[in-house]
Amino acid sequence: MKKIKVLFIYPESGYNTYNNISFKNGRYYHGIGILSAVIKKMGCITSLHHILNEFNAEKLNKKIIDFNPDLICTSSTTHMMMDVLKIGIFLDEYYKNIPSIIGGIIVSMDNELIHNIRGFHAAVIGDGEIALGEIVERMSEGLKLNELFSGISNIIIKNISNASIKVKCMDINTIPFGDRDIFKFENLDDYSWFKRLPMMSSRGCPFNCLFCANSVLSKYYDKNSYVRFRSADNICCEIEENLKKYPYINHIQFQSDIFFKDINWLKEFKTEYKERINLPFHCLLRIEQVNEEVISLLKDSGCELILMGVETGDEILRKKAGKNFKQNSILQAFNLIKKYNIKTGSFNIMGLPNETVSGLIKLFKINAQISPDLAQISIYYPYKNTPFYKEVEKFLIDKNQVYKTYFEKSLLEEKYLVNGFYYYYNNFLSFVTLYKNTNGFFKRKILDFRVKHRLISEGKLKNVKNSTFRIIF
Ligand code: B12
Ligand code: SF4
Repeated sequence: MKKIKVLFIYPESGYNTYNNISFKNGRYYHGIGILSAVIKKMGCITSLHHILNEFNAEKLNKKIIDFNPDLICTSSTTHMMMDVLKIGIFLDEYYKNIPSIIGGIIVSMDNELIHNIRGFHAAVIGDGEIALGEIVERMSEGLKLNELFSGISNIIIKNISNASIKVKCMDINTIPFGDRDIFKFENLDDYSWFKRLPMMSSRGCPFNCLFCANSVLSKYYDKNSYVRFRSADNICCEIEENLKKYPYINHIQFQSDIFFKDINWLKEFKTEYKERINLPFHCLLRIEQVNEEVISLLKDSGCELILMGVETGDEILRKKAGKNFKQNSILQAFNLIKKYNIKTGSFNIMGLPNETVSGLIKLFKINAQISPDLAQISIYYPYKNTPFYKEVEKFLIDKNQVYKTYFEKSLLEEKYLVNGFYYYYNNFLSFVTLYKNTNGFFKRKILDFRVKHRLISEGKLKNVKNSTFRIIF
């Protein structure tokens, strides 16, 4: 049987370029790592075109000429859209006859998109392992472009409507471990800079926040199948395999949306991980999950950083967003984690629909009180098909325009944003520090900033540079 050559394209550029991040070698992405591992096992030859800066047609062209792929697979989030459009146009103009598919959250959240952009013959919604496996099998049997996709689950074919797509769900304990070689992991920032191993312990999230991708994805799957956790043994095997290959790894970064769901899983993880890996690790939790038993188990397992979404300072808005916890619970959760000498990080969002200045002040205040080791603030991006999108649709600047990325600008009309929005955004951490240092006085200061901002917004938003930023303070 013919060995199929598959070229993956990963336009990671958006995150690096717009965040002014100086790490230049990119990060490992599990989606492509896993898909590459799956089809390599089937005998395919795979290669990656990892776009780190601006999309460059010549470079892609050279890669295609050198590698001569039978199939091109692009993977993307919504924030890589600008490059995806360029890739699509390029493929459509010069390589129309090479089957080309796109997958990842960009199409999973918007299954109409494939019909509106050029260059991709089909889109994969949700888990991609089975679909891609079937496509390469058909290719190795000699099937032609027009016979490659029909009848395969999780696939939407361009220009063929599929309103009620069914999504097949993987047993994530049976998937091969991600192919880090395809990324040349030893060169990536993850390894060469941070000395970390990025890992996923699960898929899906048991919560259902109304601004989050999970609120859309979960709908494709059976109620009980969407949220899946890998066994502790399976996780440890993958880590062990990588520790042998990459000896400088000094911590594990669990990137899963939510690190655990079931306390028994956590107990089992602790025993297995401690015995077999025993390296510090980072993970994400939700505020409601924090209690003495959980944090003590995490501490015993080696956890050294816990990141959690505070999201907004406004309790009512937070509840509307699907996070029904109080300011007090946030404080208690962060304090408890600190008591165990574990570092903390907060995720925050600005520009949620109906946010107010007083909500923002509360956001600074709560961050000042919890005093996290790491804070990230992002501009709210209305992802299509989320419940929150429906709320803000009427406030969008231009529904048809795809903006570069949300890192630069909110998609909502300025008049619907909190007065001083960009100013606050850029000064998030200084506000937090200011609040810490001045207590009540800060309130007066922030009002001054508002006045100042009016001047800025009258034509000089240019001096707004940074976007999402992370600073240790
Ligand atoms: C790790 C991660 C990151 C890392 C990125 C590492 C990297 N190299 O890219 C970091 C921390 C840098 C990051 C940054 C951001 N992230 Co992030 N991130 C994730 C996370 C937690 C895991 C991604 C992952 O590896 N998943 C595991 C793989 C196996 O699953 P998968 O991606 O779904 O892939 C499967 C299918 O989609 C499909 N598939 C994917 N591609 C393809 C291609 C083909 C051809 C086929 C056939 C199939 C296929 O098959 C795969 C295997 O089944 C996801 C949440 C999640 N659970 O997925 C959020 C997520 C992708 N991030 C999100 C967000 C919002 C961000 C930020 C905007 C955060 C911020 N405020 O700065 C930035 C934006 C970065 C960008 N340019 O897009 C959102 C994206 C929403 C959207 N619509 O785009 C997500 C979905 C989180 C969420 N719950 O909302 N992120
Ligand atoms: S807890 Fe986090 S990952 Fe889960 S649905 Fe809410 S925002 Fe998304």
